[in-house]
This record gives sequence, C-alpha cells and structure tokens, in this order.
Amino acid sequence: MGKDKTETGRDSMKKIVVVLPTFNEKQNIVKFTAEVLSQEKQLPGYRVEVLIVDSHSPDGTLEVARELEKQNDRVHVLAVGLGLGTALVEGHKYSLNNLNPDIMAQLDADGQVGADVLLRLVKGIEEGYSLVLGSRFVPGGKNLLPPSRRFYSFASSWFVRVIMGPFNIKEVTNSARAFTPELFKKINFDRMPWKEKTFIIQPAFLHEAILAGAKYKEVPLVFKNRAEGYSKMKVFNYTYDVITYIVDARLHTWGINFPLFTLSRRLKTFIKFGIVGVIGTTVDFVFYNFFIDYFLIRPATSKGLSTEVAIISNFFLNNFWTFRHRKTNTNIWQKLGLYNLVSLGGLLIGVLIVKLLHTIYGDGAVNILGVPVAYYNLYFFATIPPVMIWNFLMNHLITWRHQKEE
Ligand SMILES: Nc1nc2c(ncn2[C@@H]2O[C@H](COP(=O)(O)OP(=O)(O)OP(=O)(O)O)[C@@H](O)[C@H]2O)c(=O)[nH]1
Ligand SMILES: [Mg+2]
Repeated sequence: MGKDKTETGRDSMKKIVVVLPTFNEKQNIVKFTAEVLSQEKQLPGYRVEVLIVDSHSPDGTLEVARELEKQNDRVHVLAVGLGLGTALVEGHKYSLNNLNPDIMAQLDADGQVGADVLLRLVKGIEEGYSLVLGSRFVPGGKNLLPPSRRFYSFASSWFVRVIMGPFNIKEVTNSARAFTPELFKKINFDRMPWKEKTFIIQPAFLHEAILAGAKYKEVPLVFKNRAEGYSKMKVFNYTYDVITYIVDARLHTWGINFPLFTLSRRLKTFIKFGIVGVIGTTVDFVFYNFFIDYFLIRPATSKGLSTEVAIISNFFLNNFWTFRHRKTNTNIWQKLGLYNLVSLGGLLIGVLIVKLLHTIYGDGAVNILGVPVAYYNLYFFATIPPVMIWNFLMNHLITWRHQKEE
C-alpha cells in the first residue's frame, strides 16, 4: 500500500506529499516549490510531491501553480474555499484519496521555514513517530520574528500548553508537520473547528491528533521573517479563538462536552452589543440627569428624551461595529427606522418601569455606603436588564436580520 512504481522498476519507493497552503503567495510559490522538491536528493528511497492548495488568491497564485503543475508531474494543485484550516484539511484529504502518500507533510508556502525541515520531519516518522512537529522552541530551533511577534508566539504556546496540554509540546502554532496516513485517518474532524478563518487549526489539529493516539516528537526549525507578500494572521480573532478553543479542549479531555467554542462565537455579537449597551446607557444616564437637573423635567419625560439621544448614538455603533458583517436587504435609513421602532418598544418598557416605580415609591433618597442616592437613579438602573434583552432580540431578529445570499 502506498508504494509507487518508479522508472527503475523498484516499487519500494515511498512517497511524501507536502501540502503547501497558499493565499496571495505568487511571489514565493515557484521558488519554494522548487526548494521542497529538491529535498528529494537527500531523501534516498523517497519521492517528494507537492500539493499546492490555494483559496482562489486574488493575486493569481492559482494560475502560477497550475503552470507549475503542467511542467512537473510532482506538482499537484487544488483550489478550495477561504481559510488555512480549510486548505490544510481538504488538501490532506485530497492527498489521501488521490495521491497515495506514505508520509503526509505540510509547510507554509512563503519560505519562512527552510524546506530542509522536511528532512528532520521524515526522520522522525522513520524513527516510528506518527506525528512530527517542527518547533522553534527546542534546541537548534530559532524564532527570528520581530520581538512583538516573538512574544505573541511564546505567550500563545505557553498558554495552550498549560491549559489545553500536553505540557511537553513546546510548539503548538507552527504549520511544519508530518504525520502518517494511519494517524490522519483516525482523527475526528467533527469537533475540530477547521472551517474557521483564523489559524486555530494548528492547536486544534494537534489536540485531536493526540486524542487519536498520536506518538509525537518535536524537531528543530528556524522561522525567519517573511521575504515577500504579507501576513494573513488576524491577531485579535486568533487570540479570541485560541482562548475559547483551549478551554473547550480542556473540558473535552475531562469528559465535559460543553460547546464553549461554538457558543463563544455566537456570543461575540452579544458581547459587542453589550458593550455598545454600556456606552448607550452612559449617554442615556448623563442626559437623563442633565434634563432633570438643568431643565427640571420630570423623571419619566427625561427618561424618554435621554433614551432617544442614546438610540441614535447606539444605532451607529451597532451598524458599523456589532453587526458590521450582517448582509441585510435594507439600506441604512431603513435600518435606522427599524432600530427606532425597536427602541420605541424599549423606551416604552423603560418609561413604564420608571413610571410604575415612581408612582409606588415617589421621590426620595437612600444612603448607599454613605452616599445619598436619589430614588430616580435606582429607577433608571431597574430598566436596564429588561430593555437590553428586548433590544438585542429584536435587533438581532429584525433590524440586522442576516439575509443569506442566493
Ligand atoms: N489556502 C490558504 N492558505 C492560507 C490562508 N491563510 C494563510 N494561508 C497560507 O498559510 C501560510 C501561513 O500564513 P502566513 O500569513 O504566512 O502566517 P504567518 O507565517 O503566521 O505570518 P507571517 O510571519 O507574517 O508570514 C502561508 O503559506 C499562507 O499563504 C487561506 O485562507 N487559504
Ligand atoms: Mg508566514
């Protein structure tokens, strides 16, 4: 199985298929592919092939790759959707089904890692390991990124090791890896968030590979600064994904199957909405006091006016931040209209609560930790939770309702 007949007629030749994910790597792909293929000279008994997996890069990497494919039967090309995880997982699945690999490997295609790491990855597999990881953090390994990026990789790797484990793996975020087809076939991809657009695939693949029984080892790797092109790392989204994923993974290893990762992605919108809510509440509160103190307007009427000021400022924050990615069928003015209608409900709920409390308890003040607090301020705070829930649900379901493209 997995043997390849060569020109010499020997069928003992083993095949290594190296997946190279590319997104806008037109300037790097030709040189790097050649570098990977040239490793074959130092790998007696092996045939090296490359599978370039491109996400329809706007710079035309795919066309360049197809040209290489035509010229060289060791080069294969696959086009997939966006995301590093999609490229790697679909690439390896394709390799397994069509290219008959004995060793499955992957490397960044931008040349940041010298292709000679392949020699050490293969050696690890020959020694009997089923997963070999290129690592900047073992003796002989180096991280030559600028200090801020070095700190980021150091911190994230440390964090992942402590919370998700295992602690004895030092490199959790680098792509340079090799594994056996037997291991790959055992990995459970259902729980793995490989369709995410960040680089979460790296720690996630590691986690599932270990659960699938991987026998692993790290080998040194030198990581240079990028020569050409630009970084596709999305620092904030990646950090959010790493934090939520590793806690999820830890619970999972303890046997607790709580979908924290998936849930936290849904909650992201709600969290942003909550932050806008806090800003809006501050605006509302400041104006509420302003109307009462300076214009001597009664609490219920002041609440109505201050809420309208907050509605307008919140609309813009939600439109351009919280729900920025939602595709709606309405234009901004229609959304502003809908938002006002939804908020009118919130305003009514707020006014009624203040009116009710004012009717029952009247005017006055209480001492809270030695500070006199007017009743009307307490009435104000009582309106926050019910109004927030109402507003989020209505805006999520109506104003910024996501319309799926046909
Ligand atoms: N097919 C595909 N490849 C991707 C995608 N995002 C990143 N890549 C590739 O994955 C590899 C790693 O991405 P990089 O942007 O180099 O990430 P990085 O090495 O952490 O960042 P730099 O140090 O700035 O290079 C590169 O070969 C990218 O071209 C994607 O959405 N689709
Ligand atoms: Mg890179």
